[in-house]
Amino acid sequence: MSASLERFGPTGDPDAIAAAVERDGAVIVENLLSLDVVAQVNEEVAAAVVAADPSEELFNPIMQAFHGPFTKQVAGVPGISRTFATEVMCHPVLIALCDHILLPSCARYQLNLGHLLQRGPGSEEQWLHRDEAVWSDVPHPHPELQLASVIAFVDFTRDNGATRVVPGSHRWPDRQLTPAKQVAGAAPDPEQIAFAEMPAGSAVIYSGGTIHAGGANTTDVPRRGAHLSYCLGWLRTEENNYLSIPPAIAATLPRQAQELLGYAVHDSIPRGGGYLGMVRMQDPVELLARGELG
Ligand SMILES: O=C(O)CCC(=O)C(=O)O
Ligand SMILES: [Fe+2]
Repeated sequence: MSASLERFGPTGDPDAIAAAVERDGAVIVENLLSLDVVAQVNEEVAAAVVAADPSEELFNPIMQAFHGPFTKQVAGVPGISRTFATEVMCHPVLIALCDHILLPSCARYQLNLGHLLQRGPGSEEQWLHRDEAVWSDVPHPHPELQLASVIAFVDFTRDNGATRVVPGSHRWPDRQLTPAKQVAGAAPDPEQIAFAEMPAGSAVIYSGGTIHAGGANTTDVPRRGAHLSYCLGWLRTEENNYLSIPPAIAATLPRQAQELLGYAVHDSIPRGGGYLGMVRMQDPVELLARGELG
């Protein structure tokens, strides 16, 4: 027996979905994207996926081992696929969940990263991990830093490497420790792991503190998923989104996408704080609108 995750449909009540994320650390929203959107994104990323080289040397060899030798990774997808930027990154359900989970702790949240992860045949199980470990210097305990998702761009099955998730692990006591101090005894048993089997267009959505990993792909079908995550607006993002989606490309996107990409000032002045991210003492998203950036 393996564990399971609560499932919602595309019209699920965001309050109920957010409550389930808070309770279990993860949920599945089936058919979040229509098959038209899935097909459009797949078409728009096709050339980038062909060009992606799984054996490309990365800046840190541990990253290579983390993703394995058969994973094609396409970074900066909102700059490659307009449909991804507008219909996926700005999806109202994901935005509503970010409003619930991240907005209490920042003036605005932002995209942390939008990558395509195509785990090819032969991929082995990825190491179980917490995505929030990228901010391991933030003292523990801390507010929710991140809301993450893996969105299926082909059907996800247990055999082709559906994401593995440990429900409830966002509440495990070891989350209060920095990753270096997390105790080996907290490693999950196999029956504590849920498999995010779901049709293309569905998403597994989880908190930064939830233990998860990609699965092994024993089929001959490449498992294409998008790793899309958001974080508090005052954190350094995993992808440098300003360089990956520079002003000339960001200027072609709707304002909501520009804001999520980090082009808007994080303005805490109304909350008694200060501001982050200005350019020439202006809000860069306004400079973009006036054609004065880049
Ligand atoms: O590809 C997956 O299913 C999960 C990927 C993941 O967890 C990661 O890259 O951080
Ligand atoms: Fe992850």
